[in-house]
Amino acid sequence: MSEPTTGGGLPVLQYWLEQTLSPQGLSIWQTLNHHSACLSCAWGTGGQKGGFVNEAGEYLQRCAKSVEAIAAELQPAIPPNFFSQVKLNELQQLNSQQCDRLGRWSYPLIYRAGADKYQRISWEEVYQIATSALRQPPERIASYSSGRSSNEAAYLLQLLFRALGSNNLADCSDLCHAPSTIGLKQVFGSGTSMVSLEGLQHADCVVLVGSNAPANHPRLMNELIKIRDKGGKIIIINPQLEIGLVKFASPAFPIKSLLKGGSEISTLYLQPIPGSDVALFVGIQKSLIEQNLLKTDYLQAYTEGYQAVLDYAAQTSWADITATCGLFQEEIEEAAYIIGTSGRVVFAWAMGITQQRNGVHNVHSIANTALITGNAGKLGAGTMPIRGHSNVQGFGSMGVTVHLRAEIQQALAQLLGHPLSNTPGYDTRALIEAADQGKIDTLFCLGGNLYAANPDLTQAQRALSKIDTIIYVATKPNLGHFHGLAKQNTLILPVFNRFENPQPTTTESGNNFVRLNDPGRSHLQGANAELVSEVELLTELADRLLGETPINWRKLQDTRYVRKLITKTIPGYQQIEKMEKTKEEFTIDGRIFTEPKFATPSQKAQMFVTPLPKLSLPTKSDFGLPEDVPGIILILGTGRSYGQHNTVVYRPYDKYREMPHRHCILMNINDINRGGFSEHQRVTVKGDAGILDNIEIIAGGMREGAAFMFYPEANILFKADIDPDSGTPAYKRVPVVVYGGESQ
Ligand SMILES: Nc1nc2c(c(=O)[nH]1)N[C@H]1C(S)=C(S)[C@@H](COP(=O)(O)OP(=O)(O)OC[C@H]3O[C@@H](n4cnc5c(=O)[nH]c(N)nc54)[C@H](O)[C@@H]3O)O[C@H]1N2
Ligand SMILES: Nc1nc2c(c(=O)[nH]1)N[C@H]1C(S)=C(S)[C@@H](COP(=O)(O)OP(=O)(O)OC[C@H]3O[C@@H](n4cnc5c(=O)[nH]c(N)nc54)[C@H](O)[C@@H]3O)O[C@H]1N2
Ligand code: SF4
Ligand SMILES: [Mo]
Repeated sequence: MSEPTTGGGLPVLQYWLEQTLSPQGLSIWQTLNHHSACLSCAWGTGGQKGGFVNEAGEYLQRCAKSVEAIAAELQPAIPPNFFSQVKLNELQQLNSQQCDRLGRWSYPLIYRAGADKYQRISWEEVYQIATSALRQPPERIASYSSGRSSNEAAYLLQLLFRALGSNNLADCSDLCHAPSTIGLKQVFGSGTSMVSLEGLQHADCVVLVGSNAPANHPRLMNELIKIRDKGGKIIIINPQLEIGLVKFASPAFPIKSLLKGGSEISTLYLQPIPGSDVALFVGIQKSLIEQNLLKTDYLQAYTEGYQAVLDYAAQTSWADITATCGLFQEEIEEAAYIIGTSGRVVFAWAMGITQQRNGVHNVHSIANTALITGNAGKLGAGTMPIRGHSNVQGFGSMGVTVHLRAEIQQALAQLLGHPLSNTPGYDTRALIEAADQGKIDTLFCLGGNLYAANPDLTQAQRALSKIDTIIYVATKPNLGHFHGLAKQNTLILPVFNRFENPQPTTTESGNNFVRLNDPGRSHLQGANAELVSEVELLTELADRLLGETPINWRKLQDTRYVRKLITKTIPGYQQIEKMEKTKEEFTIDGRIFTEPKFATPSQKAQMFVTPLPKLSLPTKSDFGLPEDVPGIILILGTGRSYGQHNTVVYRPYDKYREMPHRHCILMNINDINRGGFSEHQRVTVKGDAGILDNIEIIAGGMREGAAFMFYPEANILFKADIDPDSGTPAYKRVPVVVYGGESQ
């Protein structure tokens, strides 16, 4: 491979061409043009104005990730006789990509403990098993969900569970942006981005923290390019030098891509020690004070608690700050100067900030910096968590959360005619722990891959195996379906995806914009296929479990009536009821702040002191190795390759990081030398939960002391080290020892 100098560019176009000119090409084009939101990320491209249009009505906004997701959904069905021939232990040999390539689920299956194969069953048997499994005591049933399903399905899922008396609504956001939701809610009274896409376009500075947007939110890059083009500044904060954050070639700017090889992105690129962002932001605050760049009038008028935050920054020594984050004082001062002298600054972040042991503190420290510079509550400025799954935010809005807002709680109680249970629900990590302790009888998974998304795959597998019945509702096979097996019955139920649903549905983007998805048709519909819509499945189950009163679940099979209930019970969603008629997509009320009046009781932003993290490194003996074993301790960040969507691998390599396959560790060249290794050597990587052998060393743009590996494979290595304030695991700060030869 020749070394890439730009993100995006030719490889992306090649992928587009390969896919759209393939035999599947016509279906891909038709689907791209279908009026529905992109399946892949929460940037929210697509919808009523056509598949290529973003929320500001601009064209040419569909990226290769979207094509990748569609192509996977357009695969043929797994043949009807497949599971009578292939044994479970053979399926367990498949890797993530091979699982996905089996094709689409199109008929219900069951794996009964002790059998050697999955078996096809009828929907009637499914409903019998599922209803009796869900009739267990409410604290012993649980759901897990992933943010690809519609608002309507999400709403029904939580309504069903609340009606059954359970608050156990774990969701993938617990592993993802929970610290953003919790932290922002404390500061501003609202847990989502306060910046709309239009707002972002007015910024003259973006601070992008812990995000690999070129791979995971590619169309955000167009906005960064436009901001640079008008003279704005982009500060990147990331321990890893992501090539696409330095320079990016976007198909939306073809001339620049061709003539100049792409557009410059970063004005300033800071590579802190993983997990140390609070120290960097406290340093920025300290420097803002020292450079006299505070907005004191703003702080006095619109915030509470600011003096303690300023005092903490002033008192914390530069020595502590620089030792914790590993950056020079001058670099931090430069960042502070850019932020303090820009007119409108957007602070955007993703998993580098949230997947930390102090994720909520990280979010608070970013919000504090925004407030100190008066950059919250005006057009072109504010805090912007970049959400993951295409409808993960909608799931939260619909009440699929263990932190239900009081207003929704009351509205649902009224709808159900009784108060909701006051037993606190399990979030995702609490669910795994509860299952491991034998406290869960039944688990209903609306999408996702609970097994492979969690840290410590050994524990995840063990925990799931203590649950009597697991019901997986899915479009395509994944590792969890073959490794995350229940004690008695594991069911797999095939459903339509977003562009196939027989009825209109809606989704919510990370920028709080609600999209209407037109009905569609599946290429799988026909002779042997038995797919259902998620809405049909949930309402059928609810009807069988709960009868017709006080809710007529059968009527809710028509999604129009679900939207009526959403209008009644979900704040800010009033307009959804009329959407099907008007086709008008809308921004949710009460989320975008263009005035510094926030959704807290006092309307002022609440500021919280963010203590510097105490980051320590284990020793080799902590991993059970003699101290004189050649090798080194590194902090591993785990994340996505360019060619994967979460636990689903589409292509094994990552061209931009020059990682040719999944079993690589990306390291700084000085660490490679310090450990006595050479590039491409195979080594062993050991964490506190497991070992991976035969891992190839790749030299790359990591800061010294930090390394990077792909998930889900790396999830075997480490135990869950969770942020006590949000329950989110520190996937981005995993101490490991890297050493040569065979595992010891
Ligand atoms: N193509 C594609 N798109 C996706 C997804 C996908 O898998 N594939 N997943 C979707 C989902 S659910 C999500 S949540 C998002 C994820 O989107 P991202 O959050 O962009 O993805 P990650 O790969 O987790 O990497 C985040 C970045 O954090 C950096 N980082 C690691 N540690 C630190 C740290 O301590 N501090 C800072 N400042 N940075 C750090 C890493 O180097 C990396 O560049 O993408 C969504 N979109
Ligand atoms: N080490 C490490 N672990 C991580 C992370 C990390 O950065 N590092 N990131 C975490 C993050 S941010 C997240 S969000 C989680 C992701 O965790 P999950 O959301 O649980 O996992 P996915 O891989 O996105 O789930 C993919 C599956 O969803 C199903 N699916 C797709 N579309 C639909 C649909 O329309 N309906 C239904 N019912 N099913 C559908 C398909 O069967 C597919 O195989 O992983 C987390 N785990
Ligand atoms: S940026 Fe995200 S929403 Fe937009 S087309 Fe790409 S994957 Fe889809
Ligand atoms: Mo995520």
